[in-house]
Amino acid sequence: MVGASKTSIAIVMGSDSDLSTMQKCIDILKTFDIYPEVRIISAHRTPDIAAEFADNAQSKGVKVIIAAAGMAAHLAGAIAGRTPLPIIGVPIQASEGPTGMDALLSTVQMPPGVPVASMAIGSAGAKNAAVFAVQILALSDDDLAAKLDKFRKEQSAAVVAKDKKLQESLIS
Ligand code: RP5
Repeated sequence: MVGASKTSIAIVMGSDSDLSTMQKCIDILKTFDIYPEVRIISAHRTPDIAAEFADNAQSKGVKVIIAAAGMAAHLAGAIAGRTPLPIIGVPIQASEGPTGMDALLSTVQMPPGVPVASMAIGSAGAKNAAVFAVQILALSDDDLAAKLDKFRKEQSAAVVAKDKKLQESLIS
Protein backbone atom coordinates (compact mmCIF):
# COMPACT_ATOMS: atom_id res chain seq x y z
CA MET A 1 0.00 0.00 0.00
CA VAL A 2 3.00 2.36 0.22
CA GLY A 3 2.42 5.29 -2.09
CA ALA A 4 -0.95 4.04 -3.23
CA SER A 5 -2.76 7.13 -2.03
CA LYS A 6 -0.08 9.44 -3.41
CA THR A 7 -1.08 8.75 -6.99
CA SER A 8 -4.79 8.44 -6.43
CA ILE A 9 -5.75 12.09 -6.77
CA ALA A 10 -5.25 14.33 -9.78
CA ILE A 11 -5.84 18.08 -9.72
CA VAL A 12 -6.47 19.92 -12.98
CA MET A 13 -7.05 23.64 -13.33
CA GLY A 14 -7.91 25.79 -16.31
CA SER A 15 -5.14 28.34 -15.91
CA ASP A 16 -2.08 29.18 -13.85
CA SER A 17 -4.22 32.05 -12.50
CA ASP A 18 -6.16 29.36 -10.58
CA LEU A 19 -3.05 28.03 -8.86
CA SER A 20 -2.97 30.35 -5.85
CA THR A 21 -6.47 29.17 -4.93
CA MET A 22 -5.75 25.51 -5.66
CA GLN A 23 -2.52 25.63 -3.68
CA LYS A 24 -4.76 25.47 -0.60
CA CYS A 25 -6.12 22.16 -1.88
CA ILE A 26 -2.61 20.85 -2.53
CA ASP A 27 -1.47 21.96 0.94
CA ILE A 28 -4.28 20.08 2.68
CA LEU A 29 -3.58 16.93 0.68
CA LYS A 30 0.07 17.16 1.75
CA THR A 31 -1.01 17.01 5.39
CA PHE A 32 -2.46 13.58 4.52
CA ASP A 33 0.82 12.58 2.81
CA ILE A 34 -0.88 12.79 -0.57
CA TYR A 35 1.11 14.40 -3.38
CA PRO A 36 -1.28 14.58 -6.33
CA GLU A 37 -0.55 14.96 -10.00
CA VAL A 38 -1.23 18.66 -10.71
CA ARG A 39 -1.91 19.87 -14.27
CA ILE A 40 -2.95 23.05 -16.06
CA ILE A 41 -5.43 21.92 -18.70
CA SER A 42 -8.17 23.99 -20.28
CA ALA A 43 -11.44 22.60 -21.61
CA HIS A 44 -11.52 25.48 -24.07
CA ARG A 45 -7.88 26.34 -24.85
CA THR A 46 -6.52 22.77 -24.85
CA PRO A 47 -9.58 20.59 -25.47
CA ASP A 48 -7.59 17.70 -26.97
CA ILE A 49 -5.29 17.53 -23.95
CA ALA A 50 -8.33 17.67 -21.64
CA ALA A 51 -9.86 14.73 -23.50
CA GLU A 52 -6.62 12.74 -23.42
CA PHE A 53 -6.22 13.39 -19.69
CA ALA A 54 -9.79 12.29 -18.95
CA ASP A 55 -9.51 9.19 -21.13
CA ASN A 56 -6.26 7.99 -19.50
CA ALA A 57 -6.73 8.97 -15.85
CA GLN A 58 -8.33 5.75 -14.65
CA SER A 59 -5.75 3.49 -16.30
CA LYS A 60 -2.97 5.56 -14.66
CA GLY A 61 -4.40 4.71 -11.22
CA VAL A 62 -6.19 7.98 -10.53
CA LYS A 63 -9.26 7.41 -8.35
CA VAL A 64 -10.57 10.95 -7.86
CA ILE A 65 -10.15 14.03 -10.06
CA ILE A 66 -10.40 17.56 -8.68
CA ALA A 67 -11.10 20.03 -11.49
CA ALA A 68 -10.97 23.80 -10.92
CA ALA A 69 -11.84 26.55 -13.35
CA GLY A 70 -13.25 30.03 -13.52
CA MET A 71 -15.60 31.93 -15.85
CA ALA A 72 -17.46 29.48 -18.15
CA ALA A 73 -16.06 26.63 -16.06
CA HIS A 74 -16.60 23.57 -18.23
CA LEU A 75 -13.44 21.69 -17.25
CA ALA A 76 -15.00 19.50 -14.53
CA GLY A 77 -18.03 18.68 -16.65
CA ALA A 78 -16.03 18.00 -19.80
CA ILE A 79 -13.84 15.54 -17.91
CA ALA A 80 -16.86 13.97 -16.18
CA GLY A 81 -18.34 13.20 -19.57
CA ARG A 82 -15.32 11.08 -20.52
CA THR A 83 -14.51 9.09 -17.38
CA PRO A 84 -16.43 7.11 -14.74
CA LEU A 85 -14.13 8.48 -12.01
CA PRO A 86 -15.71 10.80 -9.43
CA ILE A 87 -15.08 14.44 -10.32
CA ILE A 88 -14.94 17.15 -7.69
CA GLY A 89 -15.43 20.62 -9.15
CA VAL A 90 -14.01 23.83 -7.69
CA PRO A 91 -15.48 27.04 -9.13
CA ILE A 92 -12.88 29.82 -9.20
CA GLN A 93 -13.68 33.52 -8.96
CA ALA A 94 -12.14 35.22 -11.99
CA SER A 95 -10.47 38.60 -11.79
CA GLU A 96 -13.49 40.10 -13.56
CA GLY A 97 -17.11 39.07 -14.01
CA PRO A 98 -19.90 37.97 -11.66
CA THR A 99 -17.94 37.03 -8.49
CA GLY A 100 -17.60 33.33 -9.28
CA MET A 101 -21.32 32.69 -9.76
CA ASP A 102 -20.57 32.12 -13.44
CA ALA A 103 -18.12 29.35 -12.55
CA LEU A 104 -20.34 27.90 -9.82
CA LEU A 105 -23.32 27.49 -12.11
CA SER A 106 -21.15 26.20 -14.97
CA THR A 107 -19.69 23.59 -12.62
CA VAL A 108 -22.73 22.50 -10.65
CA GLN A 109 -25.50 22.51 -13.25
CA MET A 110 -24.64 19.19 -14.84
CA PRO A 111 -27.27 17.25 -16.75
CA PRO A 112 -28.67 14.16 -14.94
CA GLY A 113 -26.42 11.14 -15.34
CA VAL A 114 -23.10 12.99 -15.49
CA PRO A 115 -22.53 14.43 -12.00
CA VAL A 116 -19.84 16.77 -10.76
CA ALA A 117 -19.57 17.16 -6.98
CA SER A 118 -19.27 20.93 -6.88
CA MET A 119 -17.65 22.59 -3.91
CA ALA A 120 -18.02 26.24 -2.87
CA ILE A 121 -16.43 29.09 -4.83
CA GLY A 122 -12.75 29.78 -4.23
CA SER A 123 -10.54 28.89 -1.27
CA ALA A 124 -13.24 27.23 0.83
CA GLY A 125 -14.09 25.04 -2.14
CA ALA A 126 -10.44 24.27 -2.82
CA LYS A 127 -9.92 23.15 0.78
CA ASN A 128 -13.13 21.12 0.87
CA ALA A 129 -12.22 19.45 -2.42
CA ALA A 130 -9.13 18.05 -0.72
CA VAL A 131 -11.08 16.84 2.31
CA PHE A 132 -13.85 15.37 0.16
CA ALA A 133 -11.33 13.50 -1.99
CA VAL A 134 -9.69 12.14 1.16
CA GLN A 135 -13.10 11.05 2.46
CA ILE A 136 -13.70 9.07 -0.75
CA LEU A 137 -10.30 7.37 -0.64
CA ALA A 138 -10.53 6.71 3.11
CA LEU A 139 -13.46 4.37 2.50
CA SER A 140 -10.97 1.80 1.25
CA ASP A 141 -7.76 2.90 3.00
CA ASP A 142 -7.52 2.34 6.76
CA ASP A 143 -4.38 4.48 7.18
CA LEU A 144 -6.06 7.40 5.45
CA ALA A 145 -9.23 6.86 7.51
CA ALA A 146 -7.14 7.16 10.69
CA LYS A 147 -5.56 10.40 9.40
CA LEU A 148 -9.00 11.76 8.53
CA ASP A 149 -10.28 10.94 12.01
CA LYS A 150 -7.27 12.79 13.52
CA PHE A 151 -7.85 15.77 11.19
CA ARG A 152 -11.48 16.07 12.27
CA LYS A 153 -10.66 15.72 15.96
CA GLU A 154 -7.99 18.42 15.68
CA GLN A 155 -10.44 20.66 13.84
CA SER A 156 -12.99 20.22 16.62
CA ALA A 157 -10.36 20.81 19.31
CA ALA A 158 -9.36 24.08 17.63
CA VAL A 159 -12.94 25.37 17.80
CA VAL A 160 -13.30 24.29 21.44
CA ALA A 161 -10.04 26.10 22.26
CA LYS A 162 -11.27 29.28 20.55
CA ASP A 163 -14.55 29.12 22.49
CA LYS A 164 -12.66 28.59 25.75
CA LYS A 165 -10.48 31.63 25.00
CA LEU A 166 -13.58 33.71 24.22
CA GLN A 167 -15.30 32.66 27.45
CA GLU A 168 -12.20 33.51 29.46
CA SER A 169 -11.96 36.95 27.83
CA LEU A 170 -15.61 37.67 28.64
CA ILE A 171 -15.20 37.04 32.37
CA SER A 172 -11.88 38.84 32.76
C1 RP5 B 1 -10.63 29.75 -16.96
O1 RP5 B 1 -10.60 31.10 -17.25
C2 RP5 B 1 -9.52 29.52 -15.99
O2 RP5 B 1 -9.82 28.43 -15.17
C3 RP5 B 1 -9.41 30.81 -15.25
O3 RP5 B 1 -10.09 30.74 -14.00
C4 RP5 B 1 -10.11 31.81 -16.15
C5 RP5 B 1 -9.20 32.91 -16.63
O4 RP5 B 1 -8.06 32.36 -17.22
P1 RP5 B 1 -6.78 33.25 -17.50
O5 RP5 B 1 -7.20 34.29 -18.52
O6 RP5 B 1 -6.35 33.87 -16.20
O7 RP5 B 1 -5.73 32.31 -18.05
O8 RP5 B 1 -10.51 28.97 -18.09
